[in-house]
Parts: sequence; C-alpha cells; structure tokens
Amino acid sequence: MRKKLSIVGVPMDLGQLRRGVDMGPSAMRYADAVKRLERLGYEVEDLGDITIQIIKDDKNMQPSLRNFKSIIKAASRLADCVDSIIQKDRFPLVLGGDHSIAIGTLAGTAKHYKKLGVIWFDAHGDLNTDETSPSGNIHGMPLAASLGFGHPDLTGIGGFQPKVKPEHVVIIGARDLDRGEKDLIKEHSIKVYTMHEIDRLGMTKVMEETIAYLKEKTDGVHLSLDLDGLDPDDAPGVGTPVIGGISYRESHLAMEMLAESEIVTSAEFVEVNPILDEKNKTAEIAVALMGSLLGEKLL
Ligand code: EXY
Ligand code: MN
Ligand code: MN
Ligand code: MN
Repeated sequence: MRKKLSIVGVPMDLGQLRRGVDMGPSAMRYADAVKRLERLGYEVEDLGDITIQIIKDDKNMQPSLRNFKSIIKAASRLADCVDSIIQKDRFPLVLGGDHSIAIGTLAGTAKHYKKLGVIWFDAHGDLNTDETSPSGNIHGMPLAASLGFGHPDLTGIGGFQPKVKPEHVVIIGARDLDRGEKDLIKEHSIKVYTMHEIDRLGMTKVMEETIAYLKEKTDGVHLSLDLDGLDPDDAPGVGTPVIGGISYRESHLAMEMLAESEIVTSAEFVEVNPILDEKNKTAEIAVALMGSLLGEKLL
C-alpha cells in the first residue's frame, strides 16, 4: 500500500432524501481522521471538499433520478480529483457524503486499472437503475452505474464504461435487496456475502475468500464502505439503517485482514449522517475502521 495518502471530502446529500449526510466529511475530520493516519506513518494531505453545486429544479426534473444533474456534476469533479491523486502516486481516501459519490470515485480510479476490483461493504446492493429503483434515489444506484447499467449519463461519467466488471465485484453485508437488484446479481453472477453467509462462515472465512478471489483476478481493489453495512446498534448515524448487520468487531476484523493482504489501492467511507448520530459515534467508528484498513494494530 502507498505510504502517501490524500483525503478528499464530498459533502453530498442529494442522492437520497434525508438531510445531514453532507456533514459526513466534517464529522470524520472532527473524529481526527488526519491525525490517526499520520500516527500510522502516512504523509497525509487533506485536499478539503469538492464543491457541490445545486442545480435549480433538479430535484423534481426526473423523479426516477432525483437531483440527476447536480450528482453528475459532483461525480465528474470527484472523478478528476481522484484521478489526479492516483497520478501523483498517492492513496485516495474519499469521505462521503451519500453513496452516490462512488460513481465519481470509481470513474477516477478505474482509469488507472485494467481489472479494478471492488469490495462493496453495505446493507444494500446499490444495484438499482432508474428503471428498477423503488425510490428514484441515486445512492441506491452507484454500483449498477459503475458496472455500466442504468442511464447513459451516469454510466458514462469519465468518458468510458464500465468502470468495473461483475466478476471483479464482491458485496459484503447485504440484507436489503430490491427485486431488480436480485435479478441483476443472478444474471451477472455477482459474488455476494449476505448476512446469512457471514453468520454461517464467519467473517474470517468471508474475508479469506474475498481476498483470494480478488487477488487472483484484479490489479487493484477499491473499498467502498457504507457505514450502514454495520449494525445500526453500533453505527446509528446513517440514513437507511437495516437491522441485523455486521458488528463493530467483525468490521474491524475485515479491515485488519484487508490491511494484511495489501490488496486495497483506494477507499471511501460513506453515508455518515451526524444529524442522526449519537455523539459522533458513527464518524468515530468510520475513522477507527480507516485506521485498521491502513495498518493500525494494538501491539
Ligand atoms: N434499495 C433502496 C433504493 O434503491 O432506494 C435503498 C437504497 C439505500 C442505499 C444505501 C446507501 O446504501
Ligand atoms: Mn450504499
Ligand atoms: Mn447502504
Ligand atoms: Mn429496499
């Protein structure tokens, strides 16, 4: 893993309907993200936040793709920023913001890898398109868009598609999937560890299999970590909580195993909503997980 790291915040809340997730980057900075990573020996630069431009009337222009234009604009800016971080041979660490931002992160990252792998740590699949989405919320669509499914303006960000192939994706923690998402998973044989497999195999085995699978097939791995992948008892500050999730300890174990494997080449932490949180608990967990992912150990 690179020892030089660049942080960029994306104060985006337009991919869903609950306000407050745009304050996620501030909450994670307040939880001392920079210091924690510096203590691990990284040379950290904080690039500040991407500007989010709210386009007038965008919210209701397309009910099946709410805030479409504003999200595309932000994603393109983020893609350029992540692209330039990797060009400088630094590790990009993106702080969200709702999960729609992953469209931009992956667009910037995928330019640099022929066979980019993705670990999607989430209660949800984020595999809807404007045709299958029950909500019109784009934070439920970023993985589909990155795979090349959905509206061409979303799939085409960065000027190429797809960013990632179905056989290079592993979803971990799924427990709320819509009909269209289940169909897409089956049709394209996407590897998914639902909570059932996590209960049954244990997180150790899930991560051993995930790492072996991606190590063989890919030339870089992006971790997209949605805090709602964790159980809401542990991480309450999220907009779309689903009970029965990954525990605090299991999620640390997953990050520690990724650190040991050295396969992760970029990461983002999304969906932290400080308004719904309890004393910044979820942001603190996010920062602790960043620490584990980037090599923090007790002894
Ligand atoms: N599947 C639902 C939808 O598409 O509206 C809920 C999506 C929630 C997405 C969250 C952030 O991961
Ligand atoms: Mn998500
Ligand atoms: Mn989610
Ligand atoms: Mn659902």
